[in-house]
Amino acid sequence: MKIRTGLGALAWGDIGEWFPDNDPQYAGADSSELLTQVMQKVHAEGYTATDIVCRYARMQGKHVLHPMGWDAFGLPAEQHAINTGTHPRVTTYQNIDNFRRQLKMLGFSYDWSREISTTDEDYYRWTQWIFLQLYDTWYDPDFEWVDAEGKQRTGKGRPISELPIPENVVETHLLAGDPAGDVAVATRRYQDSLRLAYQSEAPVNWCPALGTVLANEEVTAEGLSERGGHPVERRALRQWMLRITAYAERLLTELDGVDWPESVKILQRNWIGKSVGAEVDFFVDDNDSSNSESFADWKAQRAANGLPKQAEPNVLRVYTTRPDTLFGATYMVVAPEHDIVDQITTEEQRAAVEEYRRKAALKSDLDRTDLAKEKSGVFTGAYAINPVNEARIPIWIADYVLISYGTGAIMAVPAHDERDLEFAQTFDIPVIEVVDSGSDDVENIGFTGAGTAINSGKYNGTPTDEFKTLISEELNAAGLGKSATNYRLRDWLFSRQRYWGEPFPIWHELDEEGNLTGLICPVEDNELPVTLPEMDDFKPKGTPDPPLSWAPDEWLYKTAEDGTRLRRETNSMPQWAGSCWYYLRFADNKNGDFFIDPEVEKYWLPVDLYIGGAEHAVLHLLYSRFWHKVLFDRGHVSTAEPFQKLINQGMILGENNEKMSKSRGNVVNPDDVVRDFGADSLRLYEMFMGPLDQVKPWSTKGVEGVHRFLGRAWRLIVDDQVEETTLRQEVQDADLNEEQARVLHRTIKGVTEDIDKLAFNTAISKMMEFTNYFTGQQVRAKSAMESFVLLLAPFAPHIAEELWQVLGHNESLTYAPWPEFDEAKIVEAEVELPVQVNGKLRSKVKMPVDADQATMQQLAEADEAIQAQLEGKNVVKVICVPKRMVNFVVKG
Ligand code: ANZ
Repeated sequence: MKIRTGLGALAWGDIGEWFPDNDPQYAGADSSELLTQVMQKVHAEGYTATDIVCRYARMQGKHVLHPMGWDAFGLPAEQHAINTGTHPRVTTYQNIDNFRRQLKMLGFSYDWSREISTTDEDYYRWTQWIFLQLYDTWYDPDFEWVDAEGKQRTGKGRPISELPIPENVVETHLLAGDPAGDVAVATRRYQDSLRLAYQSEAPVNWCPALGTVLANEEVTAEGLSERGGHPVERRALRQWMLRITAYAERLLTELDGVDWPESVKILQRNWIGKSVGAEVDFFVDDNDSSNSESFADWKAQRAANGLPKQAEPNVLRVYTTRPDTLFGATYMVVAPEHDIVDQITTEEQRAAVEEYRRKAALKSDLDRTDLAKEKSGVFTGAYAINPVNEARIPIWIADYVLISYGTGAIMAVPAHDERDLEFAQTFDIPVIEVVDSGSDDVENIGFTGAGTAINSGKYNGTPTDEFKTLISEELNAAGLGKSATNYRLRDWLFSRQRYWGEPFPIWHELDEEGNLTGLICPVEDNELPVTLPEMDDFKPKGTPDPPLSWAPDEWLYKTAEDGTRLRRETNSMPQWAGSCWYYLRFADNKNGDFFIDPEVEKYWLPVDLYIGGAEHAVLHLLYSRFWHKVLFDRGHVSTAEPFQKLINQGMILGENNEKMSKSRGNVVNPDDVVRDFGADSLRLYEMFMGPLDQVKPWSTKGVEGVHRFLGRAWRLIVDDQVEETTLRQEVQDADLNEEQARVLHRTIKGVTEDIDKLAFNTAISKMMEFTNYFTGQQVRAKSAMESFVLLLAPFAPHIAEELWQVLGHNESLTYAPWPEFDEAKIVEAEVELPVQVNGKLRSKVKMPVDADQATMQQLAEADEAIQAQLEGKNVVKVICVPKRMVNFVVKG
């Protein structure tokens, strides 16, 4: 029987990250030094671990997919090219060669026939094709379907051709400039607004130093670029976005089924940030004296008709996680960008409001929501009416409320929300406590936990959780609100203004003046790939114009069959694009007709074991799960999750426990280690340092230690006194005695179980014990030596192959069967147990391990030393603890 392990895509060389870039840590380093550093710091350890698992699996007769490839597009490669004047293609392939050499030097058993690079045209052709799949898909939250396990599911990505077009599509989607009443154009615009890949003109993270926009995931909490630490600004630019938010719930719940470190799951869950609360509608008082009447009318209408999908123009819809605090709302805040602001702002307040809006536009979301920052805001002059108690409360604009979250508007409850309290104190707004903390030690004001309602009319005394449910239901019945869910996750900004990336397979339609009409057409599948044009000058000009915008005209323009002038999209895809799906291509990298053959996909996927760094938790690992789910919904892959089991290897620190870096001068070069100690020593040491997932400091003494062990293992079998490599005379065709058999089978069992647990360090200790024991044996059964060499092979393949030959084998041990152990031989037949008299050790007596208490007593009494001790004494009691000891309690 063939056993499938599908150890696909275990290791992945992010070659794009190895160039000296703007990161000060790498300043001045040449690329080969960087290769060395990255290899040593993060990769060699993970690569060795997966290689051990793969070699072990092969020896167990499993079918193994163990590939290697290069994620080689990206900023660092381009930056390096700009600095040195060499084309990124040239340096990328040079670096790949160097990295491949180092990997081969370390004896990793990759299937090199499956090698891929994300920069190869026949690879990125399919990256572009998958992008077009995203473009061709919309997410239907109500679609019902049954999954492979027979479970009823709701929500699925569906072909855009199945999107129902509303009858009034012209009215709702007719944009300025379209020929009046053109249903076809309006339909296209409507479809474009719902695709998983869409264009948006929104404020984005623009990094002037890197000359590109960045995804939220690439900006640090301090508002700097993840790469290089450069300031990031807000700017409104037309960008491609991927609608990852449509998959938020599935990205969250489907995490439950994968075997990943809890820490990574927590990072993803927090990043997705699901929050459950309620939406509540507040009637805006338009300063008309008859307002109380119109409020009453509105309420009556709502009670009759229920909650509308969208609030009326004079109604402010807020999102709150604490509907139980409604009675404590003393003001409202809308985001400065909110549509309602223009309409509600009074003449007296207009100038101040406009000035404030201008300033807020320049700040990043992180800046705006920072708790430590002083609260700022401006009163709009308008008031809202609280639906539960009809209190008239002022509406402010303030930048701590984000337009991109919830409804972009809040009811503020200063008594029970930190930011609101600070704001209320700054602007002298009343604070009404509505939750009793239930403890004399905890003030109600400032209490953000759950308690019981106070100052809340008929609801007084209701516990927080009960109140939340109750009020949501009551608001819903009155047509004034409903329970609602929000996610922190934002759509993925998917375009970059750089040369060294995948071109988008997209054309823009131009009007007669050569301006964009806003309508786009995808490149036909059979015209893929859209290759990067040859360009010598791709240095960013400090403006958001992408380098491809000055590509040759033959590349940039074309006339469609109907005569429409078309211009190519000139942004490029971000570095993450290629690595979103590489694990699929490894399984079928030569397929010219499809990105992966469905049968091949079913055979190999999902990836059984993926070892990688924790730094990818909310980047690569979230992005590729999203792409995979879209491909799954469109029927191109057979599972909803790409990576079944994930392990994070711990980083290796410098000798002095600091991060390895050139400036600290503590970088270990694998080339040097291999020259001085050999590849097997490096591999073995990487695994012996400690548990795989822990951060560990490098120690050259440690390498010497495992090197000495390999020497002992060699001399265990080989006669080192003679020139020729021959077996030493202790190694004979002999049977093992009981003790030797026990040591051998214990070692086989221990190493096997340790590899299964990925506990490589303890597996190595067990092989060390074995070596020590058999070095003391005058007769070393050849069969035991063979088993030992097979156990050693996944860890130290080079020396193991040589020893295998010395033991008389002409063929490689790669596919030799993994040794089996016999549990019965491990059980010790006899043990030597201490025998005490009145608690004092008087003798040691050999006994069968399974001796019962009576036998133990008999054997102890038969011992000469014990007989002497017991003579003439009165035995009061005999205590026999099986496998442990015997104690005689005597008197007289
Ligand atoms: C009233 C309230 C009372 C709130 C209270 C909290 C405590 P999470 O859990 O992160 O979803 N909020 C809603 N939309 C916002 C936006 N666009 N920008 C900034 N803040 C926003 O947080 C939801 C809470 O954050 C909401 O609940 C709202 O404040 C605020 F005692 O409403 B709360």
